[in-house]
Amino acid sequence: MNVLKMKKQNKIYPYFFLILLSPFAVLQAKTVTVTVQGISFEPMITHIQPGDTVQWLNMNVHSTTSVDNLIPDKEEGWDSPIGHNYEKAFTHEGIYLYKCKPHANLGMAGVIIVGNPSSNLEAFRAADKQGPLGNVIKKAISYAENL
Ligand SMILES: [Cu+2]
Repeated sequence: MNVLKMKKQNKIYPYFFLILLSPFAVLQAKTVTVTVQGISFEPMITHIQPGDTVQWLNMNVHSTTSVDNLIPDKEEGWDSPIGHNYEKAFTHEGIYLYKCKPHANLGMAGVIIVGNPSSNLEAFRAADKQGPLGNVIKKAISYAENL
């Protein structure tokens, strides 16, 4: 009788363990790093999931500053103090353009895509591509379209 009971438990045990672990795999928030090299954010485009955090490093003379109208409607903008590393958690899905205030004229900008970018990708398609951030906007669109 006891042997029979143990066999039964051994069959169930591995499945029970999987069920326990699976929510953690989904909900585990990550921190990803963007490191300034020269006057570029590396990587220029970062794809994360809602709840993840972006950490900007090597920010000695730089800022990370959201660009009006090129972040999801629900999200508040951000503007880090120049010369300080910075981190921010992202909760709303969509596509975000940010720039470095001192070097925006030289095209220093980056993109965060949180989950699915479709909610505000249209704003990127409609954005001016002639300015110094135009190249980054174009790369963001093609990256988002290929997700
Ligand atoms: Cu800069």
